[in-house]
Amino acid sequence: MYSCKVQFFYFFNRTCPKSGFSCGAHQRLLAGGYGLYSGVVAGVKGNNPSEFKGESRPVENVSWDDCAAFIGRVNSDNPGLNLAFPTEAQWEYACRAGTDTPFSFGKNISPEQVNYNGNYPYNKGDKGEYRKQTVAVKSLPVNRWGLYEMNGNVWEWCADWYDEYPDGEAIDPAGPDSGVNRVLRGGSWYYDGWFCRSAFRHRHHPGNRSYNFGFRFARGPVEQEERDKAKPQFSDR
Ligand SMILES: [Ca+2]
Repeated sequence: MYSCKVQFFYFFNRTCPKSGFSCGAHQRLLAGGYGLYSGVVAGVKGNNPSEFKGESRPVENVSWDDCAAFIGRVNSDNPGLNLAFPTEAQWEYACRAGTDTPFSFGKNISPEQVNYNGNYPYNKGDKGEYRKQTVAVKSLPVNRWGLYEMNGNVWEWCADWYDEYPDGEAIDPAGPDSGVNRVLRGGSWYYDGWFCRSAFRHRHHPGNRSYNFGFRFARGPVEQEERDKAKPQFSDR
């Protein structure tokens, strides 16, 4: 078993009609509740590519291709772990955590909840702190499902190629078969509040790196035994 600080929790076994996404057939766990630690990457790769150093900060300055290679290596060393990028649908589903407001925290956010550029708040909100850097994972409040810093801090690469949404309802969509850019979600420390909305879609070429780009694992499908083990962690939520 891969030993690191990352814990795996949350199941995508509910529907969220407001997002247009329904995630029922593919049960996956979204990793760690937070972006992947720089320390974890350093432990596996032997180096930390992040602009903002510190083991407890999210890893950044990683391309989609870097992340795919990393996932492949961890899976190769740990048969059965089945790590993956979350699909865009899974990401949004987890980010919303049952909400249909612009942010999982409600109609607006403050820098005390989300790490973004507080000089440019969403929808005429109050200005606030602009930290000009990432914050350590788990520094800011969790969403309702125990996930940290989905909105803001670093953009998170998703599995999908980017394209316009198809017409009609989609169930467990995985994006188009090919494309030019990969999806990023969530906004970052550098971006305005508007970009940190749960619904906002960003994309970049899979070879691009930035101190704004990070990722988190998804895991799955998982066995019933593991699902049962994970459930008690959230019985009080
Ligand atoms: Ca994020």
